[in-house]
Amino acid sequence: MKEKVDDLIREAKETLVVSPNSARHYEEKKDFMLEFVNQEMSKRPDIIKLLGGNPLQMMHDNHRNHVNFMVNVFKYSLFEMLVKIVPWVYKSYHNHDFSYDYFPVELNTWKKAVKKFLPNISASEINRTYDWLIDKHDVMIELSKEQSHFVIPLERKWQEKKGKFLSYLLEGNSEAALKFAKKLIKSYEDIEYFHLKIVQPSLYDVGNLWEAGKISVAEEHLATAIVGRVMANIYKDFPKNKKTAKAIVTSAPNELHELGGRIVADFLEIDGWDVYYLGANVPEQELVRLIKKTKPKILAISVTMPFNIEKAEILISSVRELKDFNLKIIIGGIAFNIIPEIYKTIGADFYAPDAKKAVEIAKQFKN
Ligand code: B12
Repeated sequence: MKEKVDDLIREAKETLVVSPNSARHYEEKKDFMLEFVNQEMSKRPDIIKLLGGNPLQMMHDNHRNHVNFMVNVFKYSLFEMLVKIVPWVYKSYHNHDFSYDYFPVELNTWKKAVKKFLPNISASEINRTYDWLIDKHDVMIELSKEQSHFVIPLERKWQEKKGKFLSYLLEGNSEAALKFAKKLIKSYEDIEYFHLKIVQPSLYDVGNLWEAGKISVAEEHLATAIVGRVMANIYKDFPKNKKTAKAIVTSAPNELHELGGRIVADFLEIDGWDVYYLGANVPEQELVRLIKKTKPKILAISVTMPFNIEKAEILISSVRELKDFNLKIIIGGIAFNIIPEIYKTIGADFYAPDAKKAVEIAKQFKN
């Protein structure tokens, strides 16, 4: 199966070329196209069947995510990401009762929208990608039946512990989750293991259960909230030594996932940084103002959803306009774990795959 994916990536990279001009036209017209696609799809007589009885809102959300994702694909030529993400889209929506037939219908409607709103040359360039996806429909179905790719391989000794913690998250049992963490954590080193070997893999499993249609978005929130409570409790025992070097840790604008950044923030703080942890979805200009005021040495940005890569780039270029002090920008999160190389394209100085590596990079700028 891996060979099949590699072949597809190669083929996509060779055949799908989109010029910056066409990518810009696509982005400029995205809201018009989105409205058009929503309207066209909603009035189809077979729409209830295609959506497997789901509300139209779920399709609208998918279309919004789609157009924002494709903006990033075209702008940064993320065709490898496209090949990796489309099977996931098929899988997660099909597991939530969407018919496989929905996808070619949807893609053909995007083609129509592109033709309607974009100049001819741009439309034919962009639609080559849509034609390619439609042509690969059967392969995408096949790939979507593979195991989820959001899995952290764990040594056996952690598997059982992770399983236990996960069960507390799914039961909604904050008390047991906290008791478990307290029993396990005896030193700062244990905090690192707890987060990387138990919390992060448990949350990846939570996501895979959502993807498989076995738990709801509300249960994802519940799991996050329990982890937040546990982390807050552990935080009160962090070292209180004098901290000087400042770091700001934030999720990208529009990004709702916050725990990856929070773990990075906690690890930096244990390492002696004075950390401003901002959480999810921070408006770009507000963040720039805070950076100007606090003058940190490090800005760490977390991006989970690929459609927020562009938001991170916009943020980085605004921050780069503040020329009067030296700031290093580190980026990470699931979107970059899929294709790490693009951190350079969007103007970051460094990328790290996890919180431990983030601290190793930051260390060199502490003094
Ligand atoms: C909880 C959760 C949510 C919550 C978030 C609540 C909150 N307050 O944070 C809610 C319900 C809001 C949510 C929403 C959505 N989610 Co969600 N979510 C998750 C889940 C289960 C856990 C996220 C998490 O905390 N992970 C644990 C952290 C610790 O891991 P991490 O982020 O990878 O962080 C580590 C590294 O990446 C790195 N790192 C992270 N940031 C940074 C930053 C720097 C600078 C550095 C150096 C390193 C670094 O270090 C961290 C620690 O080692 C994930 C599953 C998963 N695999 O993560 C899905 C997941 C991310 N969500 C997903 C999806 C699809 C969505 C939704 C579209 C639909 C939905 N499920 O509701 C929306 C989109 C929202 C939006 N518009 O942004 C998908 C994304 C798939 C994809 N194609 O990319 C996932 C992977 C689930 C899945 N398997 O399908 N989600």
